[in-house]
Amino acid sequence: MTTERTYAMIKPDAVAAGHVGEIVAAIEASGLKIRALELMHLTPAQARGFYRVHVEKPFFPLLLEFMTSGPVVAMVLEGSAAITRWRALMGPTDPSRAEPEALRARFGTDITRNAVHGSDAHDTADEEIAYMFGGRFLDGLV
Ligand code: 3AN
Repeated sequence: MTTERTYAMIKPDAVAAGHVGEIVAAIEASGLKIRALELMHLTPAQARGFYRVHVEKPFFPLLLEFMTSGPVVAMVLEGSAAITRWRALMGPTDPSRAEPEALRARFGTDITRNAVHGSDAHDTADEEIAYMFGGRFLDGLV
């Protein structure tokens, strides 16, 4: 299995509720390596750009309002099969469908306020890392 990078984000609900430490601990316990980490408050323009594939969806205004409601923690994770491993740790989009140990079951509330984000494929991982971090902090990463 080749080493991969993925973009991970702790969303405003989980940051506001004080779950950053538990989520970071779960990442480290899983063996994934944190290669970059930054607390940031997304502007509406940044959030719109990040979720541009969803711009026509009915839930988009709610998603935008939520994602700009407070700070997020943006991360780059690295490891073998990092993309699928991080998505398995998160659980499905809807926390009510997640296994009890999944981060979205533990810390999410509903399908919008679902605590964490993870890239779904190699191309989106590369795009999301570049979008959120650009060249900052990522010596040799992007
Ligand atoms: P995931 O984050 O599980 O990959 P996406 O990429 O389909 O899910 O959706 C991006 C975000 O949009 C989700 N994390 C969630 O916050 C929100 N979202 C997705 N589907 C819905 C929905 N049906 N209703 C409300 N919000 C949604």
